Amino acid sequence: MKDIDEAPVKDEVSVHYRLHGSPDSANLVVRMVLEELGEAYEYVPVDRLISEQKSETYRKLNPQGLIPVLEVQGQDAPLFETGAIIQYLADRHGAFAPEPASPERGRFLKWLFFISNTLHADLRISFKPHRYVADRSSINLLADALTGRIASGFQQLEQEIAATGGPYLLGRKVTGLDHYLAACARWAQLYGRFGSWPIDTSPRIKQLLVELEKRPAVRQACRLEMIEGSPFVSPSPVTLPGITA
Ligand SMILES: N[C@@H](CCC(=O)N[C@@H](CS)C(=O)NCC(=O)O)C(=O)O
Repeated sequence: MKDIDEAPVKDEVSVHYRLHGSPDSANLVVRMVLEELGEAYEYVPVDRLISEQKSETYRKLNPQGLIPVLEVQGQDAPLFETGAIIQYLADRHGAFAPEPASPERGRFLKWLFFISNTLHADLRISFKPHRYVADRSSINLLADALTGRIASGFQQLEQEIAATGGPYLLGRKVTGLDHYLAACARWAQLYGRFGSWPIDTSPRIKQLLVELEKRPAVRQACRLEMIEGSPFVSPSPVTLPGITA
């Protein structure tokens, strides 16, 4: 594969980005933001059926062997970690996050880190509990703890929307936080081994998801991820190889 800095620059439109992903994996979040920004990007499929993300070649991009990776022309290393990529894109393009000096910046950052290192991290464990504990009784204990933590995570976000007045997490303006939250809400309903997160317990999050589903860029990203129907409010799993489950 060519280095991204060797990518040809076509006419006025330069390809700055190369996104590595697999349908309905965390690249969904990055793709939604890239589509919102209207940025051109190349998509490189990673075959999860053969655990391509664990290959030596892929680990050169992300030593964790996790999806997604975003290669950015001009950056001295590939980007990984969904939250970091979202913030990078928002800052670089001055959109989908409050400006660094704005009064909402702190709220943006704290919820971005919360979604990334608490909600998304807990969901990841709930998708593959056998990676963390082996025996049945430990799995049951883990199930109880995670079900409570995930419900509490969504509840805290629900309360934040109530405090800001919504419809989005920070208030009236959509940010990358909403795309990240939407993907987590989708996966929590579909892929948890300990049951499905009940969306009806969080009417404000549900309304946020309804609003997000109306956005053309979000619909386009979902189409490209092979996600059909209502992606967040009433999701169904993708049926291609390599999905999250
Ligand atoms: N903290 C990472 C988590 C990424 C992650 O969990 N990726 C999943 C797909 S959604 C993955 O690569 N799973 C494959 C595996 O665990 O081998 C991030 O936010 O990017």
